[in-house]
Amino acid sequence: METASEKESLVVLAADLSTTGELVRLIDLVGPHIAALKTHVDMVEDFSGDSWQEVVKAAQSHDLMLFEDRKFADIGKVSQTQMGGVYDIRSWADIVTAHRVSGPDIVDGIAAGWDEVQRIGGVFLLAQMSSRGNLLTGGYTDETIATGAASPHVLGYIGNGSSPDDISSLREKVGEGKMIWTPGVNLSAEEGALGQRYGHPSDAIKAGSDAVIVGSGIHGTADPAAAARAYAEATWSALSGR
Ligand code: 5BU
Repeated sequence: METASEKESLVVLAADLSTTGELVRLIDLVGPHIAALKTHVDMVEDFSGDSWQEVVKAAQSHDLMLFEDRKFADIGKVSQTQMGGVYDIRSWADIVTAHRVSGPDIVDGIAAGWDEVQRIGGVFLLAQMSSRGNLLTGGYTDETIATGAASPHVLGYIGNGSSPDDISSLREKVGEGKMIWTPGVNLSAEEGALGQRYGHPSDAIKAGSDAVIVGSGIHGTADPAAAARAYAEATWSALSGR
């Protein structure tokens, strides 16, 4: 939130690109207008420990936390192990996502992964999703919120950015003690590919989202810096209004 306030931006970039070179270029272009960097490290074709350090350095040079959208879902012990492995997420990610589906212990498993390298990070639990037909509703969402409320490792929840009603109902249940970050946001598109749904960033923030997660609305445009600035302005003025 300090970074967000300095840059006047509630935009988390979903940097869904397949090479580290493209990632570094994008980060340098849009870095001044975004508050955090979300990655999918397992979609990077030229991944190596060294090449990934370039991405980490680029993010740090723009004061961006690294948010690996790993969507952990296995039992606690296996999730702990998966924080290491080839990608060694525990060593560079400040934030990760996790599903609640396997039980509440997944959160402690992830925290134990960071512990192994003497780091501390935050978990975002998926309380809702933006894609159509997802199963994260009703009692499942409530259990997810209860798990998060009971854990100091849980920084917040992922909410459905395509629906202001979903966001405000989530905010009502979560209260003010945890964050809500919302993907499924675009300034112009109404529907994304393969079941993705979109809402307007201003509506998401007004409904109670703390940050919007934007991918193709930024990296898929001819001028990513201008797009990132437009999303930053939309979110910051919506927050001022709220
Ligand atoms: P888009 O290009 O803005 O549609 O990308 C959205 C990003 O947010 C992408 O990296 C997804 O993995 C991520 N996402 C999502 O779209 N919907 C969800 O419910 C969750 C994550 Br959780």
